[in-house]
Amino acid sequence: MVDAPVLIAGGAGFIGSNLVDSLLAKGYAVRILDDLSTGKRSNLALDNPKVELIEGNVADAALVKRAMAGCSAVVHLAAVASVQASVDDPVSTHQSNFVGTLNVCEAMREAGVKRVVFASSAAVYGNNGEGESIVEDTPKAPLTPYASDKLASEYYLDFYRREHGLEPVVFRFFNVYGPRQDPSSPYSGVISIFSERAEKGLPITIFGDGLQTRDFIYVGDLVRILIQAVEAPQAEEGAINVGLNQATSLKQMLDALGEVVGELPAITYGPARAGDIRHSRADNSRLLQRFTLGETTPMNVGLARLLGR
Ligand code: NAD
Ligand code: UD2
Repeated sequence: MVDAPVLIAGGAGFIGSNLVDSLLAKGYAVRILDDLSTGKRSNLALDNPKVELIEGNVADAALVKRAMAGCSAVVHLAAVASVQASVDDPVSTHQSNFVGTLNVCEAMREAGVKRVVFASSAAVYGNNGEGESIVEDTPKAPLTPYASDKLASEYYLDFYRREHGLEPVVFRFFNVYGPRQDPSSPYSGVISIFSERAEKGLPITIFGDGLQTRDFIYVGDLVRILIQAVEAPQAEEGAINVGLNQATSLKQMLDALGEVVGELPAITYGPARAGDIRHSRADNSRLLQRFTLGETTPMNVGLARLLGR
């Protein structure tokens, strides 16, 4: 195994720290650049000599350059992942969510690092493709600063690919869930909120009728794809949806959660969220052509792991 570390920007967070664990298990060394705004030290095995944490901001160009030196590849996950935060404070989230990407690109160009795996989002489609399995060339309709920064990041990564030989692999994640997802905000992932409340016996509120559907993917299944992208011999043009092409309603998800916890707490219904997407589902043909998804984690198994059962 090569000793040059893989740089994981945002590696102390939910997806990043799950990725770090799997990379370590495969013998990789990792360098994590994270400002610990939502990420946590406790998500990382910092006593492992193959783990290095640089605490700092991807918006700091000089720091990103220092972090990049000597790395073999980059997985860029650092971002303010809360869409609502980007709506409330577009200026400061732009620093993390867009300027951070630009800094990663520049630092790679300077250091001669080629491969970058980037976490974009289904948010770039806005409401387009709703009700269908969304294909990647669906017209983009970013509705928030978060989505606009992700889409702009994709375009800049493509510019550096064409102009400077970077090898980006751009993924548009749909709804990811699993251990270490932070349930603390009302805008946290619905599974993290419902699981925590089910475990504590607190009432659960469904916004709308509970028949809205999402394409949920377990973080372990996503991490297998991310590692393949780090290792892939070549990067190709264009973004790739990451989802299972499976529609699960909130009610179905709650049934699976009920199986895991035994008894669900009281469920109440509130008004649907303004602008909520009714059905969101990934056409994952491109993903399946290029990567091996393998056996995916059924929701009841993923929920059991999330709850440590
Ligand atoms: P997360 O908040 O747990 O992880 C983000 C990490 O980035 C955190 O550790 C945070 O401290 C760090 N970070 C934030 N701003 C930073 C900055 N300016 N400099 C350095 N570090 C910074 O969220 P997550 O769910 O693990 O998301 C990882 C990535 O995947 C994000 O880019 C997010 O936009 C994207 N994504 C996630 C989902 C999902 O369902 N979880 C869906 C689509 C896209
Ligand atoms: C996801 C992303 C969001 C953005 C969006 C783009 C997450 C956490 N959110 O939003 O960042 O990219 O996709 O389309 O990945 N709900 C309840 N009760 C609750 C919380 C949520 O009923 O307590 C509902 C919510 O109204 C929605 C569904 O659960 O219908 C999923 O909500 P979510 O916030 O987990 O994810 P989503 O797809 O709306």
